Amino acid sequence: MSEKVISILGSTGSIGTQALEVCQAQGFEVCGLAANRSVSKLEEQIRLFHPKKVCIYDESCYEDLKQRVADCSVEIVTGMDGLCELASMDEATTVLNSVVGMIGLQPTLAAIEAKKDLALANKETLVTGGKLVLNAAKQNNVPIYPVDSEHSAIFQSLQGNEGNKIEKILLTASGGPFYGKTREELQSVTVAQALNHPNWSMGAKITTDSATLMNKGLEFIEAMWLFDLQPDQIEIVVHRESVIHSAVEFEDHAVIAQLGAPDMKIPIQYALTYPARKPCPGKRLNIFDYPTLSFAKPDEETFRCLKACKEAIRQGGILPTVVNGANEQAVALFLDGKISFLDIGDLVWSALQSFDNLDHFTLQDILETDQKARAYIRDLV
Ligand code: MN3
Repeated sequence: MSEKVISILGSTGSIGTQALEVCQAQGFEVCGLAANRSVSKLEEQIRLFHPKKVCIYDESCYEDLKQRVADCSVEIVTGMDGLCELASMDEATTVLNSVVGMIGLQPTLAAIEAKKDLALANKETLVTGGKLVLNAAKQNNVPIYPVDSEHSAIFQSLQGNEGNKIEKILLTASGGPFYGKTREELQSVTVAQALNHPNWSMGAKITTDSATLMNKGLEFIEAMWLFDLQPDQIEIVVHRESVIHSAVEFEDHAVIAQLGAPDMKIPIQYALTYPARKPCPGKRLNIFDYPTLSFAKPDEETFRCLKACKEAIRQGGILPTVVNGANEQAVALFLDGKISFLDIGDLVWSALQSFDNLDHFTLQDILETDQKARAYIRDLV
C-alpha cells in the first residue's frame, strides 16, 4: 500500500484529472473517484486507477456506467449519499474535494467527520459553510490543505511563521478575459468570449466566475476562513501575468510571496505531499518570460460580483450563501444563453439586497437559503 491513499471527488474535472497525474507521478493509490455525469471519462479512469468504489452523481448515468465497467470489480454509488460515502471511505487517508459548487459542502463535512486529511479545491464549501467546516475540522483535529493556487500561495508563504501575525494578504487576480473593459463594452459579450481565459485552463463555471470576478470574491471569503482574517486585511491585486500567486505581509512589513508557472499541478501536489516538496509534473517558471510584472486595483463597479461578495462577508451571517447560490443559478442561465454577461453581476447584487440575514444557522439553513437564492434568480429572469 502506498503512503497515501486518495479519494478524489470531481475526478473528471480540470483539478481532478490533474490530481490523477500527480497521484500517478507520486505513486499514490487511488481508492475512490466521483464524477457528475462524465461516464466515458470515468470509465477510462476506473480502468487506469482501479478504485474500489466510484460515485456517479447523476443517477440517470448509473446504468450506462454499470454496463461499461461490468468486467471491473468496482462498486458504484450515486447522488449526494454516494458522494459522502466517497468522502469517508475507510481506505482513504486523504480526500481531495474538487467538485464544482455548493454540492461540495456536505462531502467536505463527511470527510472531516471521518477524520480524513482534506485537500480542498471546492471554494463554495468555505464560502457557504465556513464556520461549520472550521469548527468541525477543529473538533476532529483534521487539517485542511488549500488547493486553490492563491490560497496555496498564502499557505506556502506562511510556512515557518507559526505565531507570527499576518498584517495583510495580497490576493492576486489575473483579471480574467475582460480586464479594463467598461460596462458598455461588456454588453454584448458571448459565452465563448467569457470562456476564453488568458492564463488558466479550467471548467466552465469557474472560468465564467473568473470573467465576472465572482471567483475572486469567493476566494476573498475563502481566505478569511482559512487564515482567520478580517475583510480589511485582504487586498485584491490584479496581476495580469499570474506569476505571483499571492503574498503575505507580516508585522515587520516583510512581504513573502510564492511564484510559479500558472500550473495547478503545483498547488494540487503540495496539498497532497505537504510538508514535503517532491518533483512535480507541473511546468517550470522561466522568469525571463516575464520581463515586467504589473499590479492594479480591481474595478468593482464594472465587476459587481466582487463587490457583492465583499459586502456579503462584511455583513456576515448567511449572506455569502445568498450571493453564492444566486451566482450559481445566474452562471447556469448565462451558459445556457438565457441572460447576458452583465446580468450575472446585477442579479447577484440584487439577491444580496433582497434577502434577510441570519446570524446563527445550521447546515439545513444553508441548504434552504441556497435553494431560495436560486429560485429568486429564476423568478427574476
Ligand atoms: Mn484561484
